[in-house]
Amino acid sequence: MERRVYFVTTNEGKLREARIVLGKYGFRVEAVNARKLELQSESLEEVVSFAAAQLVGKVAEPFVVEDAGLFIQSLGGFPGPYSSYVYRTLGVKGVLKLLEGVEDRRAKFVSVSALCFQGETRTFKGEIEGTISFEARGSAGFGFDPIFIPDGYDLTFAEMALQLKCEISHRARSLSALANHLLRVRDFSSNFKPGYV
Ligand code: ITT
Repeated sequence: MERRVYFVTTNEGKLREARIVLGKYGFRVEAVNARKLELQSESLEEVVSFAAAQLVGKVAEPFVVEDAGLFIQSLGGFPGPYSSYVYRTLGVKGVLKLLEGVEDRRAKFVSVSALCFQGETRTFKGEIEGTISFEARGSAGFGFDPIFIPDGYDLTFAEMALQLKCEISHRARSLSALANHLLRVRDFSSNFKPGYV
């Protein structure tokens, strides 16, 4: 039985994590390096559903598109859906600067994964709560990992083994829900298409 899913991203870090998480469910992840169209919206669900809709018919199925963001409580949820842009512009240092002198360090990572399969798109959400550290620590992972400390740990995501991040992260949660759904609905016996149709 061939369990293959196509994962659309330009982000190598996400791809590595998707391979680890979905691999636990027996899925082989094929990377599709297609640019997704990013809608400007407050809602990750809307962003990811729009991106997925643009790819239907262009990418082999079942395919997955994922969108994630860091929501910092004292900044009213900023950067949230704009995390990718803020990472490229302000970066980790810029976000630490915004929080200089700020006591409330609460933040959460949110991931929404969309699954497109047989004319249907479903979204799955995963979240992890934590705090923003006072300085960048660690070199694993990507993006804002060096400044995010998940609740219950003293380490930032970037100081953890990737395997541990992939057990607890927002992305692990959304992709695990997606995998469980796909295993329920999918007969994997005829899944032999290449990355693009
Ligand atoms: P694709 O759209 O091509 O998948 P991207 O990097 O643009 O890649 P997003 O739009 O989901 O992905 O951007 C979310 C940004 O939020 C990402 O660039 C990181 O800076 C940050 N981010 C998301 N998940 C993260 C994680 O697990 N660890 C650290 N930073 C993360």
